[in-house]
Parts: sequence; structure tokens; C-alpha cells
Amino acid sequence: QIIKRGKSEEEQLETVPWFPRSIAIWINLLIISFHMAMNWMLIIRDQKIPRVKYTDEEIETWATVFRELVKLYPTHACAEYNHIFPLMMENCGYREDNIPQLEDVSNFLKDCTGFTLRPIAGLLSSRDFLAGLAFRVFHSTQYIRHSSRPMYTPEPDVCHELMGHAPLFADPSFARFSQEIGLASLGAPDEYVEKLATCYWFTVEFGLCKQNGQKKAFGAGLLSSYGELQYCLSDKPTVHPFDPYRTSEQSYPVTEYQPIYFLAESFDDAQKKLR
Ligand code: HBI
Ligand code: FE
Repeated sequence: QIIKRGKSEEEQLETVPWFPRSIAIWINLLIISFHMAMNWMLIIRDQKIPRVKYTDEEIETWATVFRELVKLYPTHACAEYNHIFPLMMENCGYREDNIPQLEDVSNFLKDCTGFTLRPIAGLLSSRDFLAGLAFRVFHSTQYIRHSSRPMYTPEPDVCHELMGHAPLFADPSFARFSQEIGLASLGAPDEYVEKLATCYWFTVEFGLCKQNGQKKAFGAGLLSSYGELQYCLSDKPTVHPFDPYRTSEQSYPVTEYQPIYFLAESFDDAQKKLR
């Protein structure tokens, strides 16, 4: 700009009559957009989930879990899971010989439903954990169980998160249901958070759903456990219909197979009932 003191704005602009005002405005907008894009890029860059280089021993543990579970999915997992799982093999590096990176999985989920992963070092309180779901954020561990017991883990690990949880967050209906639990927890008193955590347990972790008159598994604790995935669809456990009033009161063991499961009609129906 050429600024001449003591002249009005119009007179100043007249000093460069060959330069149309509209072009000046467009150039300004371009410069501002460029700055905003650069700032945004810096923010995004800083928020990438660190990539982990897993050891051969860790990859071997993942391989054992992966190999066994994929055998059961076609017959035991719900249709939504079986639809999404091959897409994750194509897009996020789900393979027997590769532990997918949280960053890649998170980006894939973000494109599907807006869900993202956030790395976490261990268990969170129910309140914090559920609050994440309200914002379509799933807190996920990044470490893997010990190689001495590949088919068992007392706490969530990357096998549980990525084989059990992650695929269904790409399903719009399941994503809505999960967010619904999260939203209900915001600002709720402790005893309600406890009830919501129990509903979470019997759905997102250990839920069964009805599909074409058959029971299928959608809970992550089932989809990541070779033993319990077979057990839950056998005639050994008791199965009740999912009903938040009753389900939220049900006590449960945490270190053995569930004696009781709850059966949802669909994710949409479960969301409606929960609401
Ligand atoms: N924390 N990191 C982590 N991962 C979980 O799966 C998890 C949690 N805290 C609580 C929880 N799950 C649920 O069992 C409910 O209490 C919400
Ligand atoms: Fe879990």
C-alpha cells in the first residue's frame, strides 16, 4: 500500500489507479488463508500419535493373537465388524506380521465417523474414560501384553484395543451409540457414572447382538479373546435382553468369562433405550 499522509482513503487509492481494489482484497485473503493453513499444519503436526517400533518378540505375540482370532470372526463377529475388518487390513496395516500404528488407525476412523484415538499409559477412571467418548475420542493403550501368555491380558493392551475396539468405531451406528454413553456421563453424579460404566461393560466390552435370528459378538472383550468369543455364543452363559434399567444394576466378574451377557437388538435400538 502506498500511504500518503493527510489524504482520504479514496485519494490514497487513487494514487495507484492501475491496481483494482478487488484484486488487492483477494491478495489479502490469500495471505490470511496461507497463514491460517500454516498455523493449522503446525498444530496438527504436533498432535501426531508417536509411532512405535515394536520388537520381533512383540510382533510374534500380536501374530499369535491375530492368527487365532481371524479364524473365528466370520462365524462369531457381528456383520458390521466383518464389513470393516478387511478395510482395516487394506488401509491401516492390519496384518499378522504387523502391529498397526495408532496414528494410522486413528486417521482411518476419523475419515469414517470422526472417532479418533488418544494414546494412554494405562487404565483411566470411568468418568474420564467415558468423557472421551462424548467427544468421539477413544483412549487407547499402545503397549502389548507379555509374550509368556499371548492369549491372556489382565489389562487392555494394543491387541485388545485394535482387534477388539477399533474396527467398530468406524461404524456410524456403533459410533453414535458409544458417543451416547459418553454424553450421558458428562456432569453426572458418581452413582450414574457407575451405572453407565456397567452399561458400557455389557455392550462395548461384552455385548452380543441379534442378527438374522442369530447371536453375534460385538463387545471388544469378546472380539479380542479367542476363548471367550467361542464361549459367549455357546449354551453355557445366560443371555438377557439389553435393558439399561436392568443391565446397569448387574454385577460382573473382571478376571473370568462372563456368566451373564446382554443381547442388543441393534446399535440403534441400544442407543434409543440408553437415551
Ligand atoms: N481405561 N485405558 C482404559 N481403557 C479402557 O478400556 C477402560 C479404561 N477405564 C475404564 C473402562 N475402560 C471401562 O471399563 C468403564 O469403566 C468405562
Ligand atoms: Fe476395552
